[in-house]
Parts: sequence; structure tokens; C-alpha cells
Amino acid sequence: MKITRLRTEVVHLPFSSAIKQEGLGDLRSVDCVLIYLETDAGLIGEGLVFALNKQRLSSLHEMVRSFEPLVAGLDPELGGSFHARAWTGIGFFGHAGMTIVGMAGMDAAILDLRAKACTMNVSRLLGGCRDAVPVYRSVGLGHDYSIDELQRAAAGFVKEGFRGMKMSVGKHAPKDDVARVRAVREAIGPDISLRADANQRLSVPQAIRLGRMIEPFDLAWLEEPVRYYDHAAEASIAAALDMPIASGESEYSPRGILQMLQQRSADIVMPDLQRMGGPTGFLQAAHLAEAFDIPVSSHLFHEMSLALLAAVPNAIVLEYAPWFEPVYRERIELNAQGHAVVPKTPGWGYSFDPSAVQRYRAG
Ligand code: SMN
Ligand code: MG
Repeated sequence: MKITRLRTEVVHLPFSSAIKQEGLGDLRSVDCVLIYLETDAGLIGEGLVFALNKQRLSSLHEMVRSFEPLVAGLDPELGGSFHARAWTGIGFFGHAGMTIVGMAGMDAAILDLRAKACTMNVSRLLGGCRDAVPVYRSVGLGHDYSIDELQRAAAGFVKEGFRGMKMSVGKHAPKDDVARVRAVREAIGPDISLRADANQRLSVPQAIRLGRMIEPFDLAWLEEPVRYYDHAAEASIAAALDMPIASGESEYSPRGILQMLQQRSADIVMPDLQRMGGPTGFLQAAHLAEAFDIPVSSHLFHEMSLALLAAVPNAIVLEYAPWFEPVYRERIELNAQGHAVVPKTPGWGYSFDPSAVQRYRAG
């Protein structure tokens, strides 16, 4: 089998209402480059990378397409050669930002293709550790929500079958954040896991102070308390608090995660699939964390990260956000324990819906 063509589609997926995420600005849409690697055997490998609010979307699209020479004529069974060649190829511009994101989409499509060629789900091709992964509902409890809105949304997620969720903190005065965390805990009860994401808003003293104030509410973790690159600062917060610190979504490449592990800056690492350069880098990061006895969670991209987390021993939980769902045929399936069921279908187990792609195709 040979890869005969790279086809790409660009889709615009607007949010029903803007998500307040200062640092990233108001999030109004995710804009995705969909990658289709066609073969002479009729199989097609699919991958996805995204930009926010259409910013630099055309540059990202061109970046993805720039990797076509590395896959033309490639036998997917030798797909493992792509990552090393692409990694070398982006060295001139660097292993961060749009270069590594562009290669991530191709790396994802190659793995999809390799699994489809074996008629296996990616998780089982990699050597599955589990057939379901605990999951938490994310990006639905923003700092701009009123307490009443927080409680209604959180209760709604429980009704949908989620046994975990994440809320935003760090935007309000500590006493107000405490009231918000208390309100969500009261709305969901003691048995649903709850996380808090500060999105790098705090200083070390602020993070330690707020952390101690919300520890009584039994949070699963406090996420990105300070600037993601200040590993020493994160390490001092992790040492000061009993509550686990999670971080890593903003790091580029497995080497970025390794620096976190070496500095003990987080109790849980969350490699982002596109910032890791795709599944190859994500798995490298996960196995580095395993060597440090550190658990790993995912960041967005649940349609692909689910299969990856199912295949690494130190995976603890999948982040779920419905952002890319409009272009996929399949929807997440929760079992009686509220865990995400790993598909058994070949490839990622999640595939693009042609009619939806046409509907959302960017002008
Ligand atoms: C997040 C990251 C990127 C966009 C929106 C929200 C958040 C998360 O930090 O952890 O999902
Ligand atoms: Mg986060």
C-alpha cells in the first residue's frame, strides 16, 4: 500500500457563545485543518489540528501541506519513519509553534492509516491497557458563569453521565473563587471528581493561598497555576500543597514535558496532542512520565487521545470538550462508571462526517 495523496479540508466551528479565556482572548471558534491521507488501497488516514478564532489558519493550512513530500508514496507500514524525518525537517524553524503542530496532523493521519491497514483500533495496535478510560467534562464551567449558572451546568454534566469535571479559577478574588468551588461541589456531591484550572493567572503566593483555601473541597487537581514555563515556580506550589498540580498543555514537544518531570513541576502531566507533534510525541511524553512514576492526562482532542490513553499504563483520565464533535460521525460513549468506552473500530474509531465537513467548510 502507498500513500497517493494528501487532501485537506478547512472547517470553521463556531461556539454557540464565546468562551472567556483571557490569555487566549475570548474563544469564538475552533478552526480545523482536516487531513486525509489517501492510498492506492482505498484506505484513508485522518488527522486534525486546529487554530483558535481563525487566527493564522491559512498559515497552519500551508504548514500542514508543506509536509506532503514526506508522505508521498510512503508505505503506511513504514509510517514510523515520518516523525523522525519531519522532526529533522522543521529544525530550521524550530520544534515549537506551527511547525510541530503541522506535523502533528500528519503524524495522526499516518497512525490512523497504520491501524486501519491492520483492521485494528489505534489503542489495540499500540497494545491496549484498558477498554475504557475515566473522563471529565471540561471547558463548561467558565469564570464568567454566575454561581447559579455554574451549579446548573455542573448538575447537567452529571445528568449526562459524567463522573468528573473541571472549572475555571483564578479570575476572581480568592474568597469568590472559594464560593464558586463550594457551589459546584455542593451541586455535584462528594463522589464526582472536580478539577480547577487557573490557566496561568496566578503568582506563587496567590496559587498557594488559593490552593489551601480550596483543598477542603477535595479537588482532583489544580491546573496551570502559574506561567507554564516557570517550572521552578510550579514545583514550589506542588511542594506546598497537598492537592495535586496538573500542567503540561502549553509545553511543546516531549522535551518540554521531560523538563517538567526533571524539575518535579507537576504531579500530573497533560501533553497536548498537537503541541507534542502528534501521537508519536504524545506517546514519548507519556512514557517519559511513566519512567518518573507520574500519571498522564490528555488535553482536548478526545477523539484521538482516548485511544492513546487506553494504551499507556500511567493514563488516569481523558479530558472531554465537545469542540470538534460537529465534524465527527461518532460521539463519546460513557459506560455505567462514567468512563469513555474505547472504540473497537479500526483507526482512531472516530471519523470525519463528509456532510458535516461540507456544511462547516471555511469560506
Ligand atoms: C483550555 C485550553 C485551551 C483552550 C481552552 C481551554 C484549558 C483546558 O486550559 O485545560 O482545556
Ligand atoms: Mg488547562
